Amino acid sequence: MSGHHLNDPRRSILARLAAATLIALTLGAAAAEPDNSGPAGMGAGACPVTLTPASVKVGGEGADNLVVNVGVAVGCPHDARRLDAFITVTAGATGVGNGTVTYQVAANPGAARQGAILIGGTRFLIDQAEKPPPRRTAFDFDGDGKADVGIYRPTIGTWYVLRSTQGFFSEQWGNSTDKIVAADYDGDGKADVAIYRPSNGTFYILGTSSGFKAVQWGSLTDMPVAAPRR
Ligand SMILES: [Ca+2]
Ligand SMILES: [Ca+2]
Repeated sequence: MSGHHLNDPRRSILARLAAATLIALTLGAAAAEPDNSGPAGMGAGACPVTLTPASVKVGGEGADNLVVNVGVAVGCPHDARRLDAFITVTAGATGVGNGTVTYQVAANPGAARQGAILIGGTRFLIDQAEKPPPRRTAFDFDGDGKADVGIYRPTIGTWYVLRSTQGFFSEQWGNSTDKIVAADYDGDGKADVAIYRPSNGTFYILGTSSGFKAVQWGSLTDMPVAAPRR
């Protein structure tokens, strides 16, 4: 009997479940579908983004894991593309809706510079300071910011220095009663081989860029302030 078939309660429940599932799927698809139209009044295809911060200043040494927040209407897709080689987008190259873009800025080898990332059609400007000055460290004979291993052998008045980047050098400069006073007297970032001779109160300096210099400044019982303690 067909009437019995139509009124089968099991079939009726299955049909209702199938219909409910179809409605849920349809609603889900509608919600997930990107809305590229943007906010009302902005015109078709307009998805303006708001970047926070709007721009940034970075030190000359560069930086990693920098983040810019992207504010955009729900469902709006956006991408991020660097416009300069010293910038790298490390995360968030594409996104939909609000999100973040993570990037890094390489160390600056020269003068101050400006670059940008194009995010959703808006330029995110990055101002980078110039190359930072080298770090100053005592007993750094090659100026790389790292102190170098060195000895002075009083018996023969000779320096033996193992520089961190430029290797070994030796210099006969001084005698057994001189005090070593290595420091950067000519300001080029590299320590200069130098001794103080108590007998005549004179500094004898081998400047890395200014060459030899003798400065009489002291007497027999004075102690040079640049000398290490003994
Ligand atoms: Ca060094
Ligand atoms: Ca120097």
